[in-house]
Amino acid sequence: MAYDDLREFVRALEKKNELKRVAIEVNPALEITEFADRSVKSGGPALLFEKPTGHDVPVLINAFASMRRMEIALEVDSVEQVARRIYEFLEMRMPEGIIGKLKMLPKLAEAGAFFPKMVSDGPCKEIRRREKFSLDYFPILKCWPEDGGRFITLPMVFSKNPDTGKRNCGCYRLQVYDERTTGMHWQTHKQGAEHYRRMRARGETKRMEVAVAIGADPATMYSAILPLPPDLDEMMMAGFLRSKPVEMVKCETVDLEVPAHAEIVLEGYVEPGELRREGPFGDHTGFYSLEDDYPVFHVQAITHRKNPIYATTIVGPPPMEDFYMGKAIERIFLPLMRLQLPEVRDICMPAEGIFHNLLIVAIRKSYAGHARKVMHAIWGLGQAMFSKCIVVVDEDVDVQNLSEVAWKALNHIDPERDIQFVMGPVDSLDHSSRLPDYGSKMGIDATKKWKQEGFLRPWPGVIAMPKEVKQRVDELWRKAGLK
Ligand SMILES: Cc1cc2nc3c(=O)[nH]c(=O)nc-3n(C[C@H](O)[C@H](O)[C@H](O)COP(=O)(O)O)c2cc1C
Ligand SMILES: [Mn+2]
Repeated sequence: MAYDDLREFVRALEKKNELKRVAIEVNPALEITEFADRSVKSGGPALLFEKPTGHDVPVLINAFASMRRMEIALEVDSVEQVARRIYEFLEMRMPEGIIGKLKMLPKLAEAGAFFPKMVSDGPCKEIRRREKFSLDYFPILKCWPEDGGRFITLPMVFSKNPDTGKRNCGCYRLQVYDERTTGMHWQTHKQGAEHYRRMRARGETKRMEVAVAIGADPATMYSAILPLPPDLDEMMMAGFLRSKPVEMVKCETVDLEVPAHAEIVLEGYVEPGELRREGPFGDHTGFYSLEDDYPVFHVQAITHRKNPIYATTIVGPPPMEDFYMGKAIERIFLPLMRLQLPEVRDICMPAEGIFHNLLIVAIRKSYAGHARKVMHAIWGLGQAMFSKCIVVVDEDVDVQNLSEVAWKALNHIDPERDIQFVMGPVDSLDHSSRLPDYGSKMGIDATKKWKQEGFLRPWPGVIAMPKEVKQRVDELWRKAGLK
């Protein structure tokens, strides 16, 4: 049964002993971060701060901060189940014969059930404020000591493509400048930024309408961070994830829709051309990201539920909550990647690599240069373009076992021959690239080298003892008095 809203998710976490209510007063400036950081690093629960200093609105943090919580959020026993559902769904695309087509009908009916559903009113409008309102009402965190201010860190930012009218929802942080203005940190490669650019390219002088929802059912919240193709509606994806349409309601002052069960909605606009200094911010990388100029979000109305819950997260030295959200993406998107690259067996993006700094991929190698083909394909695949270092190994390597990867990959490379550098777009958060958003990437071909690749020496096999000897020694071991 799909969660209707954030509250139901909170109750589910609590019932499964995955959430701790904190009844004492804790300051949203730095102190909540320190609680959340300690909790995620020690395998602790999600936290619901009931008395953030100076506020009546409780703060929810770390609700997605473990694989178990990701499973509860997506209502599965393992996130691989989501991957399997997507795979089955995509597989149905090419049914053969009449039987195949008949089999497809229930799937199609299921597909229809994912589309968001418009409703005329919703709990997110229980309280409507157009005049007397302030962002200060919400316990917005100052996450880290050198942060440029307080940041809304887990928003669902809605905008429309001015050319196609299609909706996008992305999670882009908002730095609070004052009671009614924030930064709009959509990075240049993201869809919100694309909508903004297109508006400007069309010479639009009117304001770009934006709506921000904070806190909703977990599948809807999660869909905002998914690296979906442009113009694929995140709300449809959320409907798929929860197997129930997301109910959407029209905003009060802008021509956009938001999840009807959201806890908090900020409505407003971005003025074309208006930029303001944003940052610094203690970021996903574990370092402060540099200040930069970003558009400004003017809030013109706020609606929220009665007794809203403010959902947030912190990012910083890994692993943090974002690692678990990212790990689930790795698992869920593998079948999608394999649709285009069936030779891919598995991928791993370790916590230390902050998603895209390190992508290890195991392939079934079939031809000379295959590893390099896979690198280039990944660099051409949506947000995987940010992969700073791609290590390609043969399928006998368990990419989830970093010790095995390091051992085998380091043995298998002749660095000058097997490392390839390319130039291209890099993540906006990369502080080492020579220019913002543009720099080099590295691919390491750590597969076994073939004759067809000009490698003429013999390639040694890995050392392993035959099974019979192992079994015999199992017996002898005890006889020898060893444990
Ligand atoms: C906690 C968290 C915070 C994020 N903050 C930002 C951000 O400030 N700016 C940004 O461009 N992407 C941010 N992201 C990543 C985007 O949400 C992600 O790339 C998403 O796929 C973008 O969606 P889009 O392709 O619809 O633009 C954040 C992700 C997470 C998990
Ligand atoms: Mn999108």
